Amino acid sequence: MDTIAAISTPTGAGAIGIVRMSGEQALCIALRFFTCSTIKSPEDVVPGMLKLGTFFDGSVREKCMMVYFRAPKSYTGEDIVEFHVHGGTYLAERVLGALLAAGAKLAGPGEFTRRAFFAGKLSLDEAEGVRAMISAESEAELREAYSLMSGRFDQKINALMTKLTEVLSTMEASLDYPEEMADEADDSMEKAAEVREEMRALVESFKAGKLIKGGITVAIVGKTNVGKSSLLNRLLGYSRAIVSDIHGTTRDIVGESILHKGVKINLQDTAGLRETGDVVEHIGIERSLAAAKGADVVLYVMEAGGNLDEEEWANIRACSKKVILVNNKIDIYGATERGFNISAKTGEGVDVLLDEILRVTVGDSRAAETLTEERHADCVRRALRSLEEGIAAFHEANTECVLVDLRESIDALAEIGGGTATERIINDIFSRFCVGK
Ligand SMILES: Nc1nc2c(ncn2[C@@H]2O[C@H](COP(=O)(O)OP(=O)(O)O)[C@@H](O)[C@H]2O)c(=O)[nH]1
Ligand SMILES: [Mg+2]
Repeated sequence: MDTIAAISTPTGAGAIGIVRMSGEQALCIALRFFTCSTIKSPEDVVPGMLKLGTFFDGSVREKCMMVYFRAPKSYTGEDIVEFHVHGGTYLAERVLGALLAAGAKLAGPGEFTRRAFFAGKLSLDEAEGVRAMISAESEAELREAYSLMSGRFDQKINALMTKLTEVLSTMEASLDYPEEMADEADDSMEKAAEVREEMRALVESFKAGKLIKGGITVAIVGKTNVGKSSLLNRLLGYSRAIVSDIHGTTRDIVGESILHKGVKINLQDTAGLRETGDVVEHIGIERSLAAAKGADVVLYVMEAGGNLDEEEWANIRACSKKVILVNNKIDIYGATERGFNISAKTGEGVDVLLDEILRVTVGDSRAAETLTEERHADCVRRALRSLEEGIAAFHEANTECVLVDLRESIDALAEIGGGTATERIINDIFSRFCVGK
């Protein structure tokens, strides 16, 4: 296989730029440019040790560090050399250019991790965990990504596969000796039913997992002047949206994200709902309703002192996934008996409201394994469907079908770790990585 090279750090000025090379020729190519007093030949290079030396490409000199990881004890399983040069786009590109001129090939997106996968260093879902770690924007996302990358999720899937494989072998045996194996077959179907429950829980966990990954979208809707923009500003901690006592101040959607207890929340402040002759405001109100429809949670805000507009409240409830009734301005009107009581002005009750948003969406997803990747959810859904069909076939005494369904279920699970994943799936996953990873 070719020796590949790429810049692994982001472009732009920074303290350090890392140029990475992987493949059989890595060390040989590196030592054409790198010199240091203790290295006279490739044998002198101690794996895993950073060495300070000089990189010289014939015209430009750079004082930098080099580190060597000897195959198979490296990220890719191949020989890896990294140059840690002074940060700066031109310098790193210059170093990379020298390596390419000496025979290395430019690495494609995710090619290092792809090689690691083919070398058996990590499973496909662990590789996806690496990508998820890189793109994580919240603590909760990081936690789930780490669970993927570190193989905890993989272990869970493997455990399910092991159980199903045991069920499968019992069922295969019972095909030949149906009478003698009747009890064993019953027992193993009970085991299959347990696996089914675990799969159902996993599929269910994707609802929360998806929100953890993309953030919870929260639309703040309600009549004009009830304090929606004030609530947005209070949640953000700065004055983002214009607040005034003039009705119809907000006419467009104002979106910003916050973190609450490590979970990302995407807030959308919207135009207040009212009858209006103003064309632009009217468009704004339509957008408010569309935002309510698209949101994971709607905060329907009203004044604590006002009367609930039953018709509007019913409309909002009908078009939204989840709605929380929020009574604002309790600093003036005092708390009410209905919904949540807050004051956007003083901040009272706002944290409790944020907790409620988490409770009704991600709940306590920390307790169990959570699906966060659409691809994994799809595999588990297919595995579950096949297993359900297998269990049904068993009750119809159709053992042949049971075997086919069980095998399909196991195959669908194996796709998660990459065992039965097609080339297309694998290519698709790595193409979404950055170059140099
Ligand atoms: N006393 C008090 N006034 C508030 C509170 N929230 C908003 N306001 C005031 O209500 C008016 C309308 O607020 P705004 O956030 O623009 O409402 P929106 O039209 O729903 O976005 C402004 O004068 C705010 O200062 C609150 O909790 N207490
Ligand atoms: Mg407003």
